Amino acid sequence: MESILKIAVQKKGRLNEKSLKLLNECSIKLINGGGKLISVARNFPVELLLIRDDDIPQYVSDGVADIGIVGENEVLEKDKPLDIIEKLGFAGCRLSLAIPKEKEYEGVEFFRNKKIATSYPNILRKFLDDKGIDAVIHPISGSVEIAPNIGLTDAIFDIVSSGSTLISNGLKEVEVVMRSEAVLVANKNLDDDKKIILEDLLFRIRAVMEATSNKYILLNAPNESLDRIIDLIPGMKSPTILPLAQEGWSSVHSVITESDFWEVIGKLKENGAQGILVVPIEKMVV
Ligand code: PRT
Ligand code: ZN
Repeated sequence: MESILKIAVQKKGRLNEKSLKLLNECSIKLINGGGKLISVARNFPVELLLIRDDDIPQYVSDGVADIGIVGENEVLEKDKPLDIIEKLGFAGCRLSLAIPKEKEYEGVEFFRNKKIATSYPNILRKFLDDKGIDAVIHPISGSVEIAPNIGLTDAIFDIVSSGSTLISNGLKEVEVVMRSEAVLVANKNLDDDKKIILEDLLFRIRAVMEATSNKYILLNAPNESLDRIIDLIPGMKSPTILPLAQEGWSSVHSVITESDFWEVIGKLKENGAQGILVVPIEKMVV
């Protein structure tokens, strides 16, 4: 029988849409559009299991699923034996300690003998143990941010991204304990057939991620500044240079990193570049 790689993906929530989008960009076409509990792909040997993100580490370490897409925070909290294969660059956030904004804060000693509400008791326990701080951890599963306001705890330990939830609850972030993003995790005992499918999938995922962090750039430049322009946008191997119909000018095609874009664009203009086009890349294999 042909092998199938089972992928656990969050059923509903912050990770769901981007996980399905990533698979779609890897050209994995899911029957049912990923809407049912289990869906299969038409053109790639994978099957999708849609479950709560909290269950993904367990499912993958037990082998009910072979791989999964989940936040690093859940992986660390559940502490199951599994391999983190790749960081996926979405659902970025941090896990932080926060206290009422009017309280003075001079360091982690603040938390000694205090009550802290959290949905991540294991990560918090480890952090406090490492710092030698004895505190009372109050595990709750939702709306952690209201705990100090209703007099339940002195502080919270929760996920923060923009910080606006903290502000609207009169809290301030005082310690960042960890940073997290979505990761691809795998069962530790995949058989050889599944490993081959996983390698193929990883190849595609990396090509999609390379493509999103890079842009294709086209511009026109006077021939006398070509050397400097090539230094600015060296591309994957070297840029393509094509002569323009207009004497003394060339068209330059290359690839730049999204993060370098604004800095490089200014320097290209200083060197006489005109008609600069920056276009998205769909897939990129380096
Ligand atoms: O139902 P299920 O259990 O599957 O979902 P869930 O409710 O447990 O998780 P979900 O969908 O909220 O989040 C899934 C994962 O997304 C988390 O485990 C994180 O890895 C990641 N992530 C990224 C976030 C956030 N950003 C985030 N901002 N998870 C939650 N939040 C919440 C946070 O709990 C807080 O209430 O958003 C609020 C803070 O946001 P800001 O922008 O106001 O700071
Ligand atoms: Zn959850």
